[in-house]
Amino acid sequence: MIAQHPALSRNEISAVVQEALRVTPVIDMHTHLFMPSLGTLGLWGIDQLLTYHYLEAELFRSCKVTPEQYWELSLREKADLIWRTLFVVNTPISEATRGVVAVLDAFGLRTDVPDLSEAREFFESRDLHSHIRHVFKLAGVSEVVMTNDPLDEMEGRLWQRGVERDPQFHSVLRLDRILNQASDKSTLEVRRFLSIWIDRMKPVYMAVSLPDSFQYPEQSIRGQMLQEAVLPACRESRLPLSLMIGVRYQANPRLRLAGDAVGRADLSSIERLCVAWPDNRFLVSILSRENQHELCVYARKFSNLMPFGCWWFLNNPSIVEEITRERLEMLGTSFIPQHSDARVLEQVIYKWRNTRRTLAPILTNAYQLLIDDGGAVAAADIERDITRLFRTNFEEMVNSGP
Ligand code: HDL
Ligand code: ZN
Repeated sequence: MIAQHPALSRNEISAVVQEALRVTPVIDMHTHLFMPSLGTLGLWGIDQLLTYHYLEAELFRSCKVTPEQYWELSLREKADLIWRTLFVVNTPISEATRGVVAVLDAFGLRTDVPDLSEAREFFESRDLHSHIRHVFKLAGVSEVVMTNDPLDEMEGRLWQRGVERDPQFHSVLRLDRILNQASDKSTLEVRRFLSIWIDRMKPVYMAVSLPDSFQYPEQSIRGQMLQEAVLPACRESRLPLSLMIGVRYQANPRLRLAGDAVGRADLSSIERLCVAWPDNRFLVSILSRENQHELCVYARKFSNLMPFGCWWFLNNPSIVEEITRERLEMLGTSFIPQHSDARVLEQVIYKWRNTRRTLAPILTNAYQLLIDDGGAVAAADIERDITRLFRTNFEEMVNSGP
């Protein structure tokens, strides 16, 4: 804050914050996007945007079709039904529906149309490689981090055959299936599996999603694999471990991917992990709103814990505001404010527009309070802070490698 540059007046802050947010490209550190060489695993275009599981969950609240009847439809029939139900017969004012409107608008497509013919014609005309670069530019995203599952039939085969890497897509070794299916494997076999895939994928971190009931330590196969295979492997390979905790899996199995819900977790497990593994680094995102304040407290206790994102059911402006304000108040700029969790390429356009729109007044208020209390803030300070939030905190987490 030692202002080597001219200090800003209180009413200059807002414009400087908005411009710094606009021009600072973000590293989107958790998505379900895939680099082009992973083929059809990568979802994009209007039919995929509309059949996003967030929208499928909203569909069943506003139309008579049962989930069983819906699953029988083709992709296009599903998209047409969702468009008609949530965008024509009803107003698209939920976060996920408004997001699709924002994507269409970003490409100059009409948003008040009765059907998807114009949008389909546009997306069908796009070349994927140039479309990806265009989408990332529109979204202000420089790189995305994928979610890569070696035990996924198609993805595992592609990686074993050898895939062309793309500098805008970083890989992550996702452990859910390994940890949940390791019953017939020894920890030694899992250790070996991990080192083979670390070598093959060159991941920037390892990741696992965990239920609200997760405990560490826990007397279970998962607990044993975490303790004897994953955590030692992370320490030796200097890879952070991303823990995403709080899912109540398949609360309604009829909705399939849209069937998961949320539960409050016992974060004392995070405390025991950080104490027991001081040389390991933990990226942590918790799904329940009720856990967010204590996550900030734990981040104050353990510098090897990096809170990240407003995950899934939290990624709504009203909750993002609450979480981000308490993080700034308790952690300064030492956290990662957001990830998109995008499953369909073009979602990064609305998810990052919304994040920047929500962050602007929060950061403006923080700097204005500093000025009110006698501090001095220059534009360079704001640019550095937003770079730290959008980039440096993540880079330092993953680059503290060997
Ligand atoms: O486990 C995860 O990475 C979650 O993000 C799930 O993929 C979830 O279905 C999701 O898409 N949340 O946004
Ligand atoms: Zn995810």
